[in-house]
Amino acid sequence: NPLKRAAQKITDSLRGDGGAPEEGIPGKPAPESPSVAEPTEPRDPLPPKPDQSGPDTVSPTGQPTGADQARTAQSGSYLTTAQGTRLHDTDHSLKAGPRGPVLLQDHHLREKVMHFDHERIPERVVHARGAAAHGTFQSYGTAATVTKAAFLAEDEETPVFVRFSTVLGSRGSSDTVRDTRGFATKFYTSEGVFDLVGNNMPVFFIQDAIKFPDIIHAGKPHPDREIPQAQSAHDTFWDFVTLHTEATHHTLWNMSDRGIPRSFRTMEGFGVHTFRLVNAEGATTLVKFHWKPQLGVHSLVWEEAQIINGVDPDFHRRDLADAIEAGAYPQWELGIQTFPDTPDQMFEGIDLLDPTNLVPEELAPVQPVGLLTLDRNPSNFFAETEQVAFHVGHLVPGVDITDDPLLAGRLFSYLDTQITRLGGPNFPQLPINRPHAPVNDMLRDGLHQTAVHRGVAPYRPNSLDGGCPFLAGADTGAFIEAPVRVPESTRVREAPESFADHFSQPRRFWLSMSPLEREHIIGAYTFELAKCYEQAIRERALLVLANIDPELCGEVATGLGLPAPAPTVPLADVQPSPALSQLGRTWPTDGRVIGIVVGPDGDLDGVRAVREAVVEGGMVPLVVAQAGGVLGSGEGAVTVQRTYATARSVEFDAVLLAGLPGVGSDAYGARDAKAFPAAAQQLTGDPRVTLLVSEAFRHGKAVGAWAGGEAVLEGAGVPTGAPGVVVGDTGTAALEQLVPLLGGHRVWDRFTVA
Ligand code: HDE
Repeated sequence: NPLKRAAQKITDSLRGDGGAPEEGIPGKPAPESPSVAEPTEPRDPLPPKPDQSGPDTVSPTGQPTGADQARTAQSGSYLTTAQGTRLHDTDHSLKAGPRGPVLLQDHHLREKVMHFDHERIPERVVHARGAAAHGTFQSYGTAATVTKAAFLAEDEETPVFVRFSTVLGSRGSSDTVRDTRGFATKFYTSEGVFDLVGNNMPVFFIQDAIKFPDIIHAGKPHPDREIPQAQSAHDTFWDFVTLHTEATHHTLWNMSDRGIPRSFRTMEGFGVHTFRLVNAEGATTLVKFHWKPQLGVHSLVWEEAQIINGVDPDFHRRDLADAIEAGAYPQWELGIQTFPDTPDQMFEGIDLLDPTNLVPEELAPVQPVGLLTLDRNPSNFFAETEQVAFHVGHLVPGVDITDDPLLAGRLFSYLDTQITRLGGPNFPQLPINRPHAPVNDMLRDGLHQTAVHRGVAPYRPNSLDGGCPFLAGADTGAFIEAPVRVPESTRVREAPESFADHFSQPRRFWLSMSPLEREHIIGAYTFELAKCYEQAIRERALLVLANIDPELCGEVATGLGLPAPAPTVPLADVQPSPALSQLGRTWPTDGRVIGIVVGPDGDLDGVRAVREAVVEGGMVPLVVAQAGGVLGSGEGAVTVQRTYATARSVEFDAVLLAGLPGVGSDAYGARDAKAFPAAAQQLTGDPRVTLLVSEAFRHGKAVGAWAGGEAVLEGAGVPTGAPGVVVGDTGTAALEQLVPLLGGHRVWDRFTVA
């Protein structure tokens, strides 16, 4: 065949020494008797041609693109059209006379409104509301024995972008709803992008991806009226999770304090599925990924969460951005639980392929492998937080998947969804999604193509572009799927038998909770089920709870005014896992917010001293006064950050009161006097301050007073002898008593649980 001979000639000439790559690609079996050896791995590799080095960052006309795009989009000091033509007016349409009709020839009006009309893109079908930050991941190297992934090697620093999210709500919904939170991390590693797309709960509602549309349709607002927004407290959600009992464990986590985190900074993260690590020798280990927040795991209390949804729907987003701006960089340790990669993929009787299961840390300790620090806020929400595209299939050598059927569906879904959301297949070229490793793919064209690819041969094998790009082998950083044995079987639509246990893991979680946490769980179930309209759903939910624990079922039944049913399966004999409880530990107080409420005659010197001490302690002071501006004058002036009108207790982790007008005082301004019935003021002082104090007290927050602040405590019905209520001779003396209380997150002793 003359064509074949010609091709062979070209191939030989490219190889230079005329020798075929006999040894083949390391880690890859050599092709069987190739008629034409592919010119991909010469002994002395040809350098890629300059025009083969992947998408350029310079436009064909020499202008910078990509990372420098901000410069091309926003340079020069004049307002221009998108084509760079300077404008003299952007406030008036072109008209036939000042009162005449607007002219169709107004190309600036047309361009401005056309672009505006298309500013919105479809929001994510789930996890639509989120907030994100840039940072770095510093690897300890402790995972190097189990994985060859470069980003987990010793002392490796990798840039990251992390997006936190709620699941059910739309983009404009509130932050502190009861829901699971997303915790998605993009590692821009030297070997390509690795995405760890996790949640703040270690288990999931379903065991098979084919049920994902069902659980999401059930959780989203009802299709007829599109209510309720961002809530699980409605009939369709409870209808599904009570019929589909594999959802029981995740639902229990949602009803626990984990469903209402205090902050993204105080959430754990979990990879949920079992992944497979591969080390340099090719040995595999099964793992579960964990993120452990350095500030501890803390939650809101339910009433607080509900109030925040009204007074500050951006609470979590603001908290993350403010902390980073203030230099209080949130940190998490990445940890792994490791399990032997046995053929049955079970550990201590727990099926590792079932994503409704967790493995207690007492059975498999979480071993720290690196530290994540978030230290930079995005500069443009849309370009970064909205356009970032995560995918569980973004893997690097050393990290591989398992046969968890939920993971399999995700491997398909994430790529697919970006095509609709980001308008085509070229979303990896968006600045936030670009790998930091060199890219040299053979993907071409498509909507929103911004790369100017060169060369003529985006196919393999080729001889025209120098046979480039080359294929890598195991020793040159290729991702090679772990050679896992696939069980020999028959095609079925079935789950393994081990997936049928839906209650022992929820029972373990329930037994691991402290009495107060159980109380919160009972409250959450009672609230959510009471919001359902259908009696049958409530009754079915009680049947599910009976299989977790009779006390849980009984208390919720009492709250709903229904009889408690008996369990339908024997209660599982499981040991608690103390690591699952959030209480009983002490954490650093960094970044904790202390409200310093000061009255017109407040002790300003004291306030100044407290402020300084709070800042020195790495916490955040917020001064609250009757009106904005500054208190006092000259060097000693104190800036007011919140007024009685803009402050609400939910913003503070603790409250200190100084020099406030108390019962019956007439020290309020005329405007405030008008805002509330006189009787309310006479009784309690400013109703907004007493509300603030009584809420803080009710929500278990440390409360302190000095210099006359005690009078307000009294007016708000807060007994000075109650746990976590402190009074000092000076502000700093009160603060000193307050800070240790913050280490426990809340004053739990204030709550009595039988
Ligand atoms: Fe997702 N999920 N998911 N998910 N998921 C998406 O991808 C999906 C699941 C998670 O901040 C979507 O880009 C299926 C588990 C996070 O951008 C979509 C299944 C876990 C985020 C999708 C799951 C997650 C998403 C929507 C069942 C925890 C937000 C937009 C098989 C381990 C990422 C998008 C961000 C987003 C599909 C289950 C976490 C539709 C089919 C389990 C944190 O592709």
